[in-house]
Amino acid sequence: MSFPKGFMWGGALAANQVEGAWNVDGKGWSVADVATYKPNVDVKDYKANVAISSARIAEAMADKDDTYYPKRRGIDFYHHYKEDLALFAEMGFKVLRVSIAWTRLYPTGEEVEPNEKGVQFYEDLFREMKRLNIEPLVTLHHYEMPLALSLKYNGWTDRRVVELFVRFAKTCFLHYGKYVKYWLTFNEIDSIHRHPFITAGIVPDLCGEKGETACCYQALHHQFVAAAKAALLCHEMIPGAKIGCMLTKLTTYPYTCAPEDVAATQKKNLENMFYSDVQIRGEYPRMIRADLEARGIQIEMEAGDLELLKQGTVDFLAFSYYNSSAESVDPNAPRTPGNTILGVKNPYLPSSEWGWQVDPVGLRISLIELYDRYRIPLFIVENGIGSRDTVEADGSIHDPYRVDYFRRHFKEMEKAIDAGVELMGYTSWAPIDLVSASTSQMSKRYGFIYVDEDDLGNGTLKRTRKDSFYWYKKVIATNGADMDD
Ligand code: BGP
Repeated sequence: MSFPKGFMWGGALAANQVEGAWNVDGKGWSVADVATYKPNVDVKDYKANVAISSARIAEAMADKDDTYYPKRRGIDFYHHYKEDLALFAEMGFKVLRVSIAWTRLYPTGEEVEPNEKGVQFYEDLFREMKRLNIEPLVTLHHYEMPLALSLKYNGWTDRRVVELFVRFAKTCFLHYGKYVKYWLTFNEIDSIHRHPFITAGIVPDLCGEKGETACCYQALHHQFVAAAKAALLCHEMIPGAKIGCMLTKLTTYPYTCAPEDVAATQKKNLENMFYSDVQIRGEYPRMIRADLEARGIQIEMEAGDLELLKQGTVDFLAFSYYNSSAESVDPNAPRTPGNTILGVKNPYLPSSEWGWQVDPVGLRISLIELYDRYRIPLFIVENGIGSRDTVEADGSIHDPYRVDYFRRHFKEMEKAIDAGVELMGYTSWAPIDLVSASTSQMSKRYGFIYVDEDDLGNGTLKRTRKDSFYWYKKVIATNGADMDD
């Protein structure tokens, strides 16, 4: 068997990692605009790379230069989008996942009317995608909430942010509903516990007595409510539209077959699916409720919230998959980073330079597990490997390691489809080099297209096709039948 007819091949981006133009045409500060590139910090030290405080934010806001704030400049997609879309079309993309920067439409998040220039930018973008026959898949919230809401309300911990987000979502559905049929609410909603500021605008030192963990659960509940409201609105305002939730799929294996390791692993895997449980099944799982109670964490809910969660469920499950991890109750088991997780190192798997363990079979396991659990269509909306690329004297870029990574993952996707999994599509992270979410590096490259820009923003921004560009083009043209070099 092969990939189903109409399988949506493409790539995925996030506004804050590509657009740049951070203070252009009325855009407001977003949480991404204070993310710092830290050249002296170990790229594997995830916590240090995403660390934030009120003092740090004030310092960043006083500094208008973008040298150490790469997300302010991205790859200048804002001014290069036509050229970039043409390259994606050349590869044969059926779909492109992008996000809408909340701060382009509502600079502080609290304006009553949207910023016209921001509205226009995405209108132009979606119109161009349609012209090129590239279906937009749009994330409403991808690590770029208004900084003003973070400072005033400590981000999503405050209930008032829900309605502000709903206003933003409504504007998006109203203006772009004619172009966009596929929507996602919150990118990697589970990541709130790994980087509360990036995901939910939570500044740890503003959490007070309540503490960071309780703030995160409260904010998460508000995001669930907002997601449910957005799902209902989307269905109401755009007939035929499909809206999905988005999860970081963190498949975990027991380090040994000792029952204690297996039990700890089971807990981790169930915790990872708590977020999709809420958005697909429409309720908090019993295990999570019991766990929160045992930890003395109380989530404040309003009357009607639980009914809302039941009603505002999603049509499909989108997820990112980069690596797997292992779990052990032994505190001395060797640890490794990997997509922000400090898991136990799996001795059977190689790691990237950033410590992310490469595991194509884990993708098949994840697909089967998720489909078996939820029985709704799946969409892989992020998958890829960050690597350093070398530009040869003649300007070419040979990246067999990238082709190898993708090919091995595609083969496992094929096996999962053969096993009965309903997979709507696949968007690679990322089709073009962009700024890393965790380390703010440009040198952690993901693309089929090279962008001439270094970590400090030096370079011409010239786009160059890597070898993998031609390979992916062939894969798409043959709908996955030809994955050879
Ligand atoms: C996911 C995020 C993306 C992306 C990716 C790779 O968690 O949704 O925004 O950046 O990870 O991570 P990084 O950029 O840190 O290498």
